[in-house]
Amino acid sequence: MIPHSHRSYPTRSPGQVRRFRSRLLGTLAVAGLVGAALVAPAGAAAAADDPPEQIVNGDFSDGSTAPWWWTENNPATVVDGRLCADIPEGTANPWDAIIGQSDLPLIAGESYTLSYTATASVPVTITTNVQMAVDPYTTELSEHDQLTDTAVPISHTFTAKADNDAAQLAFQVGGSSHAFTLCLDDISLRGGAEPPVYTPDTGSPVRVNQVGYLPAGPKDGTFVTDATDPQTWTLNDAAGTAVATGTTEPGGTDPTSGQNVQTFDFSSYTTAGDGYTVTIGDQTSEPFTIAADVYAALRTDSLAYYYDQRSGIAIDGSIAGAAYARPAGHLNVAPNTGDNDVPCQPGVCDYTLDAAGGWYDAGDQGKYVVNGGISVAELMNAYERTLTAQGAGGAALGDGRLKVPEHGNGVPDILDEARWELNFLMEMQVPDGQPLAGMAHHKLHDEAWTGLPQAPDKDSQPRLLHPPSTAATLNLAAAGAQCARLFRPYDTAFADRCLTASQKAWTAAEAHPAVYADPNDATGGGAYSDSNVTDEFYWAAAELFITTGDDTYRQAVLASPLHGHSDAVFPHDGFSWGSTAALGALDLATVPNKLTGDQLATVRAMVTDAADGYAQESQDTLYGLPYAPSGDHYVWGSNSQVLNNAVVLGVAGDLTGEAKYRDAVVHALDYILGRNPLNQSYVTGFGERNSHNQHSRIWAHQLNADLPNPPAGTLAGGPDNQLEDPTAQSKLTGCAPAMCYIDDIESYSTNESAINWNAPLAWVASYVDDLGSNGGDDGGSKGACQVTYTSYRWSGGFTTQVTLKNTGTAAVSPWELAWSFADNQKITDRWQAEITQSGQNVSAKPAAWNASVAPGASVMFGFNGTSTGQVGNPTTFTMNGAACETVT
Ligand code: 9MR
Repeated sequence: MIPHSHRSYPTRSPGQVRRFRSRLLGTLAVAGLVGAALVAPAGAAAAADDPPEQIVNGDFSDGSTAPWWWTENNPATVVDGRLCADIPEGTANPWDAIIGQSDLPLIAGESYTLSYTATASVPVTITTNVQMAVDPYTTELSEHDQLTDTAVPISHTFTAKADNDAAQLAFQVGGSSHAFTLCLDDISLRGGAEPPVYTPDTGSPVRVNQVGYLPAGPKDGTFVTDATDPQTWTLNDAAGTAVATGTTEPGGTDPTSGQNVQTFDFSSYTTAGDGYTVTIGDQTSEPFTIAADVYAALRTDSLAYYYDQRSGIAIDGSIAGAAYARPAGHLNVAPNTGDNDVPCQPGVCDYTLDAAGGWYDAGDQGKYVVNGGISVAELMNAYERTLTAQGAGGAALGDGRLKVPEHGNGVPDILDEARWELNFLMEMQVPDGQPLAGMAHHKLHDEAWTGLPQAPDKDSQPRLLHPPSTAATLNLAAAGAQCARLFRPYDTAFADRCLTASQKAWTAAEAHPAVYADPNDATGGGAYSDSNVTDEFYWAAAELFITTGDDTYRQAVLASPLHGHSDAVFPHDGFSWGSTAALGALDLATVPNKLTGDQLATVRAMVTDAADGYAQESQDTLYGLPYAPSGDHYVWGSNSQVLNNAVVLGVAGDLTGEAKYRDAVVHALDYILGRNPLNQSYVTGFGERNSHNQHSRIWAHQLNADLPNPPAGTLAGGPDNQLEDPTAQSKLTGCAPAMCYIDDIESYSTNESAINWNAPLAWVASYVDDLGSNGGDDGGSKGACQVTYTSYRWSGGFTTQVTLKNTGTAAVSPWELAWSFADNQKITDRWQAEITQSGQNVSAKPAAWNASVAPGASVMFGFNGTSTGQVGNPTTFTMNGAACETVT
């Protein structure tokens, strides 16, 4: 299933209104190329001649509280379509407890009518102000309204005395000697002029990848122009000297933006340097770099996001950067109530779980097994690729290389990061002896939504386990199986624990194949509901089969209704948390396993068929992106769909070596980093015009200047033309699909970050960094052959894949590869080569069809066997008697 488009993912607004006054209007109402019409967003249905509505989300009809805010002592939630809050007793002043809305434009001399309904559980008098949002808080309206437990419409009319582009409505409800529950509804402020139309500032019409290009890679851009005839482009170096020139190619109207565009290609220029720009006419692009290592920082920083999202551990400023240091969150230290002794929602279970650790999902601090699974799998895939793909560099992901605290433990850092989440996934498994034992709880999160900002260690909401689901259980089965094979060389006990959890989960899922999460269970956290788990079954079966070779799992793969159907396994709009079969297929296609040659060919054909489609889209679309969603429907998190398509393309590139796939991966990254209709780099800290106000309770700089922006390497969700939050509704109505995005902390449906979105960014950044720097290859002299030997071990056995590359200048035919085992490994079955073993000496010879290896080409073969104890890989290989270089 493709991601759902629930409209019930509410969030919270800032508590400290005076300090956190938003500066939105000042920064956003900037002239640009494409505008968006704005409609009156709130309140009762408007008659045609009603004065304009200034309030956003005054009727709380979609369950969201944004952009309302409140003071910390009276958090508000939507209850039965009204905004309700418990107001404490004993505060001194009316303004000691407030619910309000900011950014209301007022025009001097215009008449305004404020209306609303309210109830209070004990009779109170509140102060209702429309006022300046900053000192001296001069009021335009200040009334005392009496509330009882019966909702009565209240209305006040006033004439604004001064212009104010960002006034505030403040219901001051403090100063009561009794605690009470306040509920507000149908809040409307009509009058003045239509609120300013939000027009995105799209900057230069010359659109490039604002980070840069690989010297040997494709270098493409897009030019927004009314011109329909070719234009001359000029590439300038940092000194402004023209170094290359050429002609644009008219492309016509881009349907995703409505822009008339032309494309340009400067791939033939390959000299490294910083500060390049492209000029067309009198328009100049943002600057960019050309360098082999231009993506090295993106690889590292996109992965650093996970350390910053860790729950249950203090974030160390010396690793994350001083601004990101924070105490551990959700460890049962007051005011936290979790996560190491978490009860279930009422009626769900009568035990508690220690589910501390893991990553916070996104801008919220929920932890979801569905979504945790795909996220950790894609991180593990970024690593596992380095074991199987030519030119993929494990070094950059290795011990001591990433921003994690586990340096020096001998384990690749990317696996250390994955382990933080894998532990959490296993903690969510229903214990033995309990109903549904072996299944995984779907999720754990706050009972009610918290406001923004919200430091994790200060979250006082009760944390609750939600019911187990089949989807979550299969996420655990799949990720656990992958964990088992990847951790085997480093920590057998952990690998065993992963495999046990995985197999137990698989058995439980088979016993309970249709237990679905409630799509309406979205208070305090997202639903992540998924009522089609065929894809999760496929993914889990594939991972378990790769790791164990067990025929049960092979049969489950082969019997799946998805198997062999590229369109079903790789949805046109991209795989996702709700559509995970692709993860299984990608691993079956690349990781050594016991599928027969025909079966393997079927899987690889699914990958290349899907990749052919995405590559074609990349060639056809005028911004080069391999994502052309049905009906131009850009979904919530569309950037991750673009990147997941790039992952499929990347694997196809690994399997075939074909440039069209690799180029499309690069083009996907070009789109993410600025070659797009908004001229927006969607990654914090990368590119001149980067997203940096992503929806986050931790990095809420836009709301509180004392807090940081998201860390470098944080991906924004990206355009979503369903307009699924009040800010998007108020600012983006009428937007073209690829332009339905705003870098505003309140726009959670276009501008959140999430663990399942940064994961394909990290995968793709690693891939493209490998393309540039050849996986950390030092470029030193090589023999005529190179051997990549990858072995997965478990107690008693192993699976090995060998890639033999001809690094010489002549074809080799036939080849014979020889080596010696250091111990008592015994080969029992093999594929894609004839292998004979005599004692410790092994010889591999080709079948007829793979006897010839062209210069630069590779052959792959593999085998399974038995062994006792831990064994070391052979390190010395000879091809036809001559020594090969060994890649470890
Ligand atoms: O990524 C999810 C997207 O596919 C859904 O349409 C959306 C609404 O249900 O939810 C997204 O996931 C959010 C989750 O529910 C809660 N944490 C933040 C996630 C990203 O916005």
